[in-house]
Amino acid sequence: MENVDRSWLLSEIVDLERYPITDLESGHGRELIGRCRAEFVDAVCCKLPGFIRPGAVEAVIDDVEAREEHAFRSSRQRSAYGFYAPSHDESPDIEEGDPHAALQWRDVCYLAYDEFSPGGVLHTLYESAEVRAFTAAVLGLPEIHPVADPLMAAPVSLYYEGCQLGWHCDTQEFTVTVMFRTSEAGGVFEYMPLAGPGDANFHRVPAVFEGERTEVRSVDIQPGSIVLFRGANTLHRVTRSRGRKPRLLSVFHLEQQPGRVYPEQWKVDVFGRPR
Ligand SMILES: O=C(O)CCC(=O)C(=O)O
Ligand SMILES: [Fe+2]
Repeated sequence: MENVDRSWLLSEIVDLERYPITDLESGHGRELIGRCRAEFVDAVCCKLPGFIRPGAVEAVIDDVEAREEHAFRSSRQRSAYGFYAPSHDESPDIEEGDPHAALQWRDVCYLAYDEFSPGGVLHTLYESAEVRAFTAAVLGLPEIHPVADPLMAAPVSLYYEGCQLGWHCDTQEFTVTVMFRTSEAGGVFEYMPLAGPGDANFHRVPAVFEGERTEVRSVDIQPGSIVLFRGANTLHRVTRSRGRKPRLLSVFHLEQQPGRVYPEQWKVDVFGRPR
């Protein structure tokens, strides 16, 4: 395990030749932001293939495999909007029995952020001010902040054979995912934009639960890619995963305000422990 516990530089992790995020004021930097921003505005989702160098992807896989027995299987049903709360203190007014409230399965294993070592790839990437500045620029925000939660900051999800993440919207407004290993089959990220209460596609949501595909988009995400999307009002899911090795992906939780800490019950549900 040569990668365990070594300290990584951002330049060893991010392909800075292709994605000059340490030099956003340069011509290439501006061009990159312009291109990503246009894709994000058009599709509410922007994919950056090959953002993470192959050696760094491998190192995360090694790190995950060294801790795999700590992964907690979070298996439960919830409403797609059960945690929908852009301001974190409100849920939309969707009554029980409303077809929008139909329960969806989440059956995924998780390793908390604090399982990983401070100088490793995951922490170096999540805590990088350059990555945050770039992310904020693509999302059109003045700044974006890490959360203050040692477990939820950037957990790694493991989708073993049969795992899936049902249709849902996120509780953070914007979501960044980092792909380390895909499923052999299935494990596909799918989404429908504008699906929050009051949005143009909200009325289509119950039909999507029943299999309607007209507005649903699939994203082909290869290892080393990052994806930025509008999590709060984009209905999204990961289809059932197939294969001997788990799909490995990290969700980077970033917020417009610093200091977010998740409720203990939430972490018990996701990691099997409150802290
Ligand atoms: O695994 C993915 O591609 C998406 C994950 C996701 O939507 C979530 O964890 O909320
Ligand atoms: Fe999500």
